[in-house]
Amino acid sequence: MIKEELRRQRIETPSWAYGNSGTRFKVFAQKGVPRDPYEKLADAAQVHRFTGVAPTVALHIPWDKVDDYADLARHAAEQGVRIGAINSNVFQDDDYMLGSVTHPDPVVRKKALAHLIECVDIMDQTGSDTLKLWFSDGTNYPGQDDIRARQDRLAEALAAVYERLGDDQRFLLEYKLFEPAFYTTDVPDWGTAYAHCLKLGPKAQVVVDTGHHAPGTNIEFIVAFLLREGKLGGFDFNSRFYADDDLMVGAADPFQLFRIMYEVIRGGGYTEDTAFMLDQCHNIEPKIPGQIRSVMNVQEATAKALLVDREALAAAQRAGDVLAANAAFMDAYNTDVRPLLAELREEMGLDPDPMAAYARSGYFDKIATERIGGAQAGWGA
Ligand code: PSV
Ligand code: MN
Repeated sequence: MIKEELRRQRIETPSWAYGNSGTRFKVFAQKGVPRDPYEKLADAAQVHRFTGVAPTVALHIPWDKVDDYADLARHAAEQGVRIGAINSNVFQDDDYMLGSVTHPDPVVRKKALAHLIECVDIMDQTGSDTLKLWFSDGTNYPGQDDIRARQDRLAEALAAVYERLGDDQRFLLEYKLFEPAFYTTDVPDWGTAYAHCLKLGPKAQVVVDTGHHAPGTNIEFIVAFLLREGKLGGFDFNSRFYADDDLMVGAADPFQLFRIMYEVIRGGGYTEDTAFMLDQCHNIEPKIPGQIRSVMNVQEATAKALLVDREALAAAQRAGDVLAANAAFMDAYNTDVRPLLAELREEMGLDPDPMAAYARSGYFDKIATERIGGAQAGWGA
């Protein structure tokens, strides 16, 4: 039953979505923004409180560095959420100008690897089972460094991290076409990520950040392929019009999100083994409602994907009836699933309209008046 499937959906929100963010031109400060990881978790708990499907929060280290991670995990539990994926960060230190794990200097490589291992230590302390690895590594100019040697260095670092993982832990390797490197990127696409993960074993999987592809890339094909190979670890959901825009998922292309969710369901990926994470920044819109809206967008795309009449679709496909097959897809996509989701929320004891319920809750006024003084958390802190 569709409602049952939707009830068990889980979407992870990122701690950094609650902090100030912007572009390289300007970071706009907003009122009530968290000043530390504890306050970020409190905000994330609001998203779960009003949607009922966002019980975990991804951390980014060192942005969410604290003295006592077990205490942070306790605080999360008190708020009604848990700590999700640990995101490593080997891109914001002066030493990483020419790369991190693929840097030509072994001293820098060692430092980067030590950070990745530290992230696994944090997983142990917080009970997190997922490490997310994204490397900004690459080059800007032809000849700058040896492309092949950088792959060797990458493989060596990944193997060392893999070795350190516990039995119930895994890492997700994230690819991205370009930025900040503009000539070569060391993990530019799903094929590169897949090849490295395949070599290492089942605890290494690929994560698809929906903003990390060349325009026109068929992301649902990648999803179908990786699921078939047991290598799709999860998603960093967001939407993009141009490059890695990190806008709200489902805002730019809700139809694409529907097609992705259809392949997830079709490929058996609609389980707790796939991490459905948001990786977004709310530069100009309020952050907590931005996350609530994003969670709702994923829910709507999922509901529509669940509505696809798979039998009718398969029959049309077998018969080579192109138009009937396409109609089976479009009928589902064109269904208004908002009443169904409102009904589900009521059954879950939630307000049918999470955006309005949050607005009425008074939480924003509370944080706007209470969180005075101290430095607001922002991208990079
Ligand atoms: C890189 O662009 C990325 O998608 C990675 O997931 C980083 O950890 C994240 O953005 C930082 O916002
Ligand atoms: Mn990402």
